[in-house]
Amino acid sequence: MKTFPDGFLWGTATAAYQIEGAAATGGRGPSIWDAFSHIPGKTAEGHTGDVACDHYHRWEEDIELMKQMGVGCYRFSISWSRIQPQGKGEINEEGIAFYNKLIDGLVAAGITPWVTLFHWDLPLALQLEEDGLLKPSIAYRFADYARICFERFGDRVKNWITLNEPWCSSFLGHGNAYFAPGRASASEPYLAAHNLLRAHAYIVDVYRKEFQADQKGQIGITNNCDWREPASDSEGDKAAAQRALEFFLGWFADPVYFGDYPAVMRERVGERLPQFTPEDAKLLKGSSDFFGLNHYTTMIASEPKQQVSGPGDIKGNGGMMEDQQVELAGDPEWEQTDMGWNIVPWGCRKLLEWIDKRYDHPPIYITENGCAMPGEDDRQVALNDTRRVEFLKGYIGACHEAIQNGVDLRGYMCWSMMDNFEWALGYTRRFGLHWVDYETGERQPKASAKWYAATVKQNGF
Ligand code: PNW
Repeated sequence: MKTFPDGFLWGTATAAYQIEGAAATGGRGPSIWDAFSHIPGKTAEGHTGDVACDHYHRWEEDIELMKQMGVGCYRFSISWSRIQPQGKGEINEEGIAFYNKLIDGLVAAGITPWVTLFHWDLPLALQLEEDGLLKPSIAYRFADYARICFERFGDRVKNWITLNEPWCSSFLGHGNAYFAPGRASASEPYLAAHNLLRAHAYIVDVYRKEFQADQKGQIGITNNCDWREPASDSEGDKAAAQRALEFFLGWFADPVYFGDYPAVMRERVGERLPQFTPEDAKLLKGSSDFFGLNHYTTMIASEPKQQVSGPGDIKGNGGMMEDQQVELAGDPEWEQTDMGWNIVPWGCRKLLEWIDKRYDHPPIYITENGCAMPGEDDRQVALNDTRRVEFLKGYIGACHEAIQNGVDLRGYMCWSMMDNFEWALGYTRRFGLHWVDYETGERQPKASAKWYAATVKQNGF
């Protein structure tokens, strides 16, 4: 039996655009994901989040399902354009009312809300009128929106995540055009990232100056990172793996913990990497009360034998891979998920230990981990998802080991509470602990939901 420390937080997670649906209901304005998913060819089978899991209308049932799992917390995100349909100015009271109901329902069910302010769904108006993440002034829009959320929800919400995975908005959104807003550039990812980091800092500044003393909550950022295992003991391969981690996670976590980007990025990205003003650097440094981590997979890193223009080069635009020069590979022995992501639980332990060391023992929450497994379009296969249970045993086991080794890991949130809109892959990948029938909206617990419930109950497995 692997028992977790007393008070360890077990939860599950979702994001607004992936589950809510009701895209044009209740006064919601469009986001860049509405626009992007409606462009033919951008998502699998042309899927969009128009209806998704219809959580906007089925939230009570969803709380009930979480109650049955016994989870301590639920991480969800707020759709900015439901609160401010134009991304600025006027507040949509219907949107506020929706999140009030959801938050009240969670609190009544004894489930602690963990709220992400931004999970990629930038109001479309801000993209069209103000160039989205590319213009420095966007950081002030973020802060204004966040202030509304703190004012309206902060009496009951005590755990805030400013941004989800800015790496994805920056690199997949502006580097290889895989995600909204669909731009391909060698320099824009660094600009988008820079403005997102500034936005994070300004949001936290608003919270700390105007709300934290009264509301007594915590606020932080969630970053995603895979583990990079050196291919050999050679200095070149070890340096390549370290460089890969600094380009992936250090890009976003170093400014938050140290006030600046990793030196290796400065050297290699040169003028395309913006500089923080002294004021911004000061606001950034120490701007997260906890380390939010989303982790899914591992790859082997080596010093390239020839110039790399890997996945960052999907649209022939140069970019990240070209800057970091790391050769990435899998191991044929490793099993993979339906995303083609390698299943390597020890990579999770090593990453947690790397974070613990580099950022001086921060409190860490895994705010996402989970898997899509093949064949789950078939309801019977999905309901008997033994492979997901094996995956969770592996990764949660690795978390347990990290804690034994001294890492201050305080919680684990499984992605996802239910099958949902998997971005560019539409509904063709299923990450849920609950199966969703997209024709009828019906939900049903998979075997993994029952296994997870038992794990939560026993505080281990
Ligand atoms: C994360 N990649 O996204 C997100 O936070 C979730 O919204 C998402 O559903 C989940 O992981 C599963 O994918 C990512 O291609 C999506 O590198 C794609 C990538 C990384 C993260």
